[in-house]
Amino acid sequence: GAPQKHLELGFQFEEYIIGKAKSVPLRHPLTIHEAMRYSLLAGGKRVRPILAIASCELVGGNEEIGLPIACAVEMIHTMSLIHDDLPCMDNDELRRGKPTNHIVFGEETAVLAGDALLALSFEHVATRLAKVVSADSVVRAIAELGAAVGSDGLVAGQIVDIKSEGREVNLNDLEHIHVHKTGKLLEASVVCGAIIGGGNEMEVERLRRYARCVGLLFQVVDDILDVTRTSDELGKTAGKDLATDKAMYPRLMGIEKAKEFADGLVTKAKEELSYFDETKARPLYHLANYIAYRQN
Ligand code: GRG
Repeated sequence: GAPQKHLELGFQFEEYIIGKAKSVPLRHPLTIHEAMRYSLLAGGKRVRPILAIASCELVGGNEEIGLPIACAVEMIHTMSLIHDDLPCMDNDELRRGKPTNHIVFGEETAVLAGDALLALSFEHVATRLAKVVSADSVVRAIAELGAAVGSDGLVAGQIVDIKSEGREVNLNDLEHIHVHKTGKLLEASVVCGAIIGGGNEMEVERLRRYARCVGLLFQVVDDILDVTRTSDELGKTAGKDLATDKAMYPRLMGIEKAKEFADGLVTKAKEELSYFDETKARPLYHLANYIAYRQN
């Protein structure tokens, strides 16, 4: 079934990076390549690569042409996590259950490993896909990725987030932060998968709308999990305050309304898929469910 397919895709993705594609081989200068591989191969749910491949396949592409996009979006995601964890940003010591990149390799190397992964993501798409799909598709995908990363994408979300620290955040600000920090790259994963897979304009736009719902859903569910996890940790102590940067949706709209909002988003995401062949759309349908009902 579809969930099994996701596991397979996740596995093949790791295989692709370490194995046949050798996208980040250990070579001179060793330290930087070790640092890049350390974070890229540190685990994680691989939601973005799986979305990219599923979207590519839905519109008629295959896994082989989807994998370079999958790899690129995970490289971008990983670099954003490395930079987010730096002392000048969130100053975190643990990520994916392991010491963060700068704790292991030092701050200078961590900054450079992030930069190198970002550059490599674009190089990877251009070189791996140039002879496989049309140049027009490659250029469109690269433009999409660039927009998702830059000052209208991840960077926009991060700067607004940083600048709103210690201030009261309303639902509009919160949505801006999430749409940019989380939504844009999820959207680019799905849209680039569809472009490379040969989707027509209408298919790409429907998948973009699906991805927007899923992107927001991802964050709302994350916030709900913050509440449930915290109350589990506290032995279900009701009314205990959460850290100010956590669980924003439940905090601003209440847990029940946040759950209703999440239900609405998953329904809307699935509606966008109803245009496609039901069997072919099943992986993306199940991915929306996975994101809505995940436990971590
Ligand atoms: C992109 C140039 C550039 C710089 C980075 C630091 C920064 C700017 C942006 C921060 C982006 C950030 C940390 C967003 C949070 C996104 C998010 C939801 C992370 C968690 O994703 P999961 O749950 O993580 O998919 P795993 O570990 O499962 O991959």
